[in-house]
Amino acid sequence: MLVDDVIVSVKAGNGGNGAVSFRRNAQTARGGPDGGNGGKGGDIFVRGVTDITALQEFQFKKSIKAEDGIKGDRNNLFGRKGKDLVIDVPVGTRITDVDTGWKTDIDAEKSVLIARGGNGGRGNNEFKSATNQTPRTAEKGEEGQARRLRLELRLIADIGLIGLPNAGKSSLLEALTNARPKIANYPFTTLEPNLGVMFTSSKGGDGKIIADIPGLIEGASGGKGLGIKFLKHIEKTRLLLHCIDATSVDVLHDYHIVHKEMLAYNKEIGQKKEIVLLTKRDVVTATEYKEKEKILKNISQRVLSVSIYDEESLGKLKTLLKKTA
Ligand SMILES: Nc1nc2c(ncn2[C@@H]2O[C@H](COP(=O)(O)OP(=O)(O)OP(=O)(O)O)[C@@H](O)[C@H]2O)c(=O)[nH]1
Ligand SMILES: [Mg+2]
Repeated sequence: MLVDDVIVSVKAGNGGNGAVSFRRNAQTARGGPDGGNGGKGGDIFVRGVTDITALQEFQFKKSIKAEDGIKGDRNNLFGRKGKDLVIDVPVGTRITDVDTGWKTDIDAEKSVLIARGGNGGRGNNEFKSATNQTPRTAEKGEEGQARRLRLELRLIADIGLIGLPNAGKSSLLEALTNARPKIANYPFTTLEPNLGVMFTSSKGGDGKIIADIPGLIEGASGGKGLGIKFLKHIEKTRLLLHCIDATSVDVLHDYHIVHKEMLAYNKEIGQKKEIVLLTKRDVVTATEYKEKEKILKNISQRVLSVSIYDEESLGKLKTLLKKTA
C-alpha cells in the first residue's frame, strides 16, 4: 500500500555548551580563561526525490533527531558541529507544521531547511574583558528546533499515463524518464503508482513529472481491479496520455472502457487535455497502425503512435508532450 500521509516529529540537534576552563600548566599556575565554544546542532533538511514510495520509511519511524553539537573544551577547543540530516520525500509532498499551520510544497528536486540546529554556547574565553580577566561563565548551547510535521503526498505530476492493463504504460515511463518501474508481459504488473521526470533539455533543469498508475479495467469505478484508487493521483495533472495497445482488435472499445471509468470517478477528468497514444506499433504493420490511428482520430485530435524501440517515434511524442503539458 502506498504510504502517502504521515506525521513525524523532527528535532534538530541542540548546540553544545560552552566550556569554563582556565589555563593550567607547568609554566602558568593561574592562567587566563581557555574554555572553547560548543558546536552548532545539526540541521534537518527535506529533499524532494522522484521515488514515490519514499514516505514508507515514516510509517513506523515517527521521530527523527539530528545530532547535537559537541560541548567546548579546555585549551580553547571548539566542539564539533552536529551532523545535518536529510529526509527524502517524494516530489509533490506537502509539508505542514501541525502546530503552527506553516506549509511548504516540495515540488522540485531541491532541499528545504525544516528544523534549525541550536547554536553552540560560547566558552568563557569569549567573556574575558579588561574588567573581568577571569570570567567563570559560559553559555549553554541553544535547543534545536522541534516540530511536528505532516508529510502528505499530493502528486503534482504534469502528465498522467492511463490505459488498460498491459498497454505499455510503465514501458513508456521508462523510455521517457529516469524512472525504472517494473515491466512485464502480463496485466497488473504495476501495483503502485510510479513517478518519473522527463527532462525537457539535455542540460537537465526543470522537467515534466510523469505519473504511471496501475491499469484500469471495466468496473474499476465500482471497485474492480486496482487502478481507481490511484486516480486521485492524476486528478491534478494537466495532461493525460491515454495508452492503447496497437495490437488490440478494437482500439475504440479499449479507449471507451477506460474513458467511461474515469468519467464515473470524476467528470472533471473527462475535461482534461488528452493525447491518445497507440503503443507497441513495432508489433503491427505500418498499414495497420495507421488505420487504427485514423479510427482514433474520430474521437481525438491528438493521436500518435509509438514504439519504445523506435527513438524517432519517442522523440515526436516528447516534443508533443513538452508543447501540450
Ligand atoms: N514490442 C513492444 N513491446 C512493448 C512496447 N511497450 C511495452 N511493451 C511490452 O508490453 C508488456 C507490458 O508492458 P508494461 O509497460 O508493463 O504495461 P503496463 O501498461 O504498465 O501494464 P500494467 O502495469 O499491468 O497496467 C511488456 O512485456 C513490455 O515489454 C513496445 O513499444 N513494443
Ligand atoms: Mg505498469
